[in-house]
This record gives sequence, structure tokens and C-alpha cells, in this order.
Amino acid sequence: MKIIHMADIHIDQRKTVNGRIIEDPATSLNIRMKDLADCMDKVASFAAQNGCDLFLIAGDIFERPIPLPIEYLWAMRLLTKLTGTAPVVAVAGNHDGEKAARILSFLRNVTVLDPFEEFTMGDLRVIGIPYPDPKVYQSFFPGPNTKSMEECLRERLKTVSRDGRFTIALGHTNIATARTPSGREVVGETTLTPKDLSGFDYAAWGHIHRAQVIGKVHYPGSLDIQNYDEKDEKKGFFYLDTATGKADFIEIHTRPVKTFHFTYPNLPTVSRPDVRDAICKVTVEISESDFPALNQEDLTKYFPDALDVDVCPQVVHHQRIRAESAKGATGIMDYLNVYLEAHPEEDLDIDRIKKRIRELCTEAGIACTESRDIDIPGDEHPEKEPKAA
Ligand SMILES: [Mn+2]
Repeated sequence: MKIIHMADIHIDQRKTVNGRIIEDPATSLNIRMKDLADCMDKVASFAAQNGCDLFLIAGDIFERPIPLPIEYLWAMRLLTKLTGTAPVVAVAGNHDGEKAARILSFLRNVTVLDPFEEFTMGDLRVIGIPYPDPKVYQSFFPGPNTKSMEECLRERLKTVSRDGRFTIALGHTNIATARTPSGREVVGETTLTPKDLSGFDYAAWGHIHRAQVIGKVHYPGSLDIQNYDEKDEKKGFFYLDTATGKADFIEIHTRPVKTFHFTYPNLPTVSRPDVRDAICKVTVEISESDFPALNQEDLTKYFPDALDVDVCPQVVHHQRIRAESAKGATGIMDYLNVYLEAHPEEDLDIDRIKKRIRELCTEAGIACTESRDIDIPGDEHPEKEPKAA
């Protein structure tokens, strides 16, 4: 049997990777809906060409627990791209509401599994392990329960009997040692270990958006790029052959997402040819005083083929500049200079201020050092000399 396993579709009518709404000129919908449909078309055409007996979706079909009506429509539209070829079996992820995902079971050839519910097809079993939301698992772990969700799941997983059929766990949780697209491990949420799932022939998992294999656990990652963290991740799905137990990761081409960073005034001066149809984020580090001079519109012209360019000025505040420079300061005059450099806009009588500081230092008998190479006004004044005791 040939199985296609994908996860984390996150149908969201409103949000593109950069949080903006980029309209698809053909439909007036957020371009992300078109991108997801394109991804699903690629999955469907792979299935048609190579054969597929079953599709598995390991949670997070929707982005929000109560999807917008149009998002239901898109879920139906995306799923029916698959159901003509083979049945779809899914579980709810943490983003899917308790009821939202189950509603999809009304579609012909779509089954959304409850906790530990079983789907069988010939010599194949699929056991559902939706995201461990206590509300969803209430009737499966009833009564006053002092054990953690992790322990409950772990013990229940041990009781899953084996009968020689190829058995798949279809779930949505964090797994110990899994790495997110930013390379970190997820902490502070219900986490199973690869060992908890080692009794299955294959664990079709979802939740972490980076494709990876940990023991029997297979994370295909999200179907399309969800946020900037994922811009360099390979996107796609697993193609499992139950005859061999082997799963290949099949990459699909998604809309490119690119990020650029500049420090004002060193802005781009030539067009970027490598951004065709891409969603681009351009950050510009700039000081508060230079900020009014930044022409964001002007900057976008260097990314002519991009679908969208989001210019994000990162204003470096005086406080931070001061904090950075102050690290090297050694005396009172240094601190004054740090302040003056950070505030060139302030119209101060520097000579007078420095003169007063010197007088005060002299009176108090403290050192008035200036380690940096700056003209010290007042040096020629005899007052600067400490009075002989
Ligand atoms: Mn998730």
C-alpha cells in the first residue's frame, strides 16, 4: 500500500508569511489560499502519477479553532483535490478546534479520528492521537486524574495491541529532541518520546514545521512556508510504502520567501534578480535621527520581480547607542562624550558644560579624565589645573 503523509496545512484566509494580506488578483483572496491550493495540486498530481491508496493529515488543517466560513470552504476544496484518488484520514492539531476538524468527516472519503480511534483498510490500521488537549481526551482519560497527560498517553499507547497488520500512529504532539525551524527544541508542552511510539510500524506526526525523522516518528513539516523562520526549510510530504516500511520525503516547490538586512545608509543600489514571485522582508537598521530620511517606497524598486516587499525599519534608539558606547567609557568626561555623540541634535553649549564639570571635579578632588581622542575645550584654561593643596 502507498501512503502520502502530510501535516500542518494551517488554512488561513487572512495571513501571509509576513502577516500582511497580499491579494491574489484573480480571486481577491489572500494569496496564501492560492499558494496552499497550488501545494495541494502538487500532492494530488504526485498521487495520480505514482499511485496512492491513502492520504494522512497529521493535524493543524486550520489555523484557528473557529475557522471562518471561507476557510471551511477552502478546507473542503483542498481535501476534495485528494479524495478523488484515495481516502483521507486526519487528526486534529492544537490549532484545530475540538469540533472544527471533526466537521470535515462529513465530506465523502474523509475520516477525522478521535483519540485512539482506529481506521482500518485491508491489512492496514491507523490509530488516531490528536493533539493532547484535555478537553478532547476527557472521555478517554475519565475521572479525577492526578497523572499528567504525558503519563496517560504513554500508558495508553502501551496497551495498543499488535496483530501483524501494518500499524500507523497518526498524531500531533511535540516529540523529545525534535527541532523547530529555528533549530530549537520545544519545551513546556506535552512531549512524547520516540520510544513511546517505537511499537508502531510508522508514526505519521505533525506539529513541528521542520521535516525530520526521529526513530519511527516522521514529521513532514508544514505544507507551505508559515513564517520567516521556515524560509530555508524543505517543504513537502512523506511517501510511505507499507510493503517495505520505507518512507521517502518528496519535496514540493513553494513560493520563495527571502529576507534581507541593510544598515542605513548602505542601502541596495542594484536590483535583486533572485526574488521572482517571492515574498520579501527587508529590514533596515537606522538611527532615530536618520529615520525621516528613509524612503521605503524607493527601496522596494530594487526588488522588482518580488510578489511583495515588506520594508521593516529597525530604529536603533539613542539609549542603545549610548549603552554600547558607554561600555568603553572610563571617566566622567567619557560619559559626557557618549551622551553628546548620541544626541548631535541637541543644541548644547558643550564648552561651558565641560568647563563646569572640570571646576566641580577640581572642587571635589576627583579625577576628571578623558581617555578618548577628542578636543577638550577648556584645556588651555588655567582653572583645569588642580589647585595645589
Ligand atoms: Mn501544531
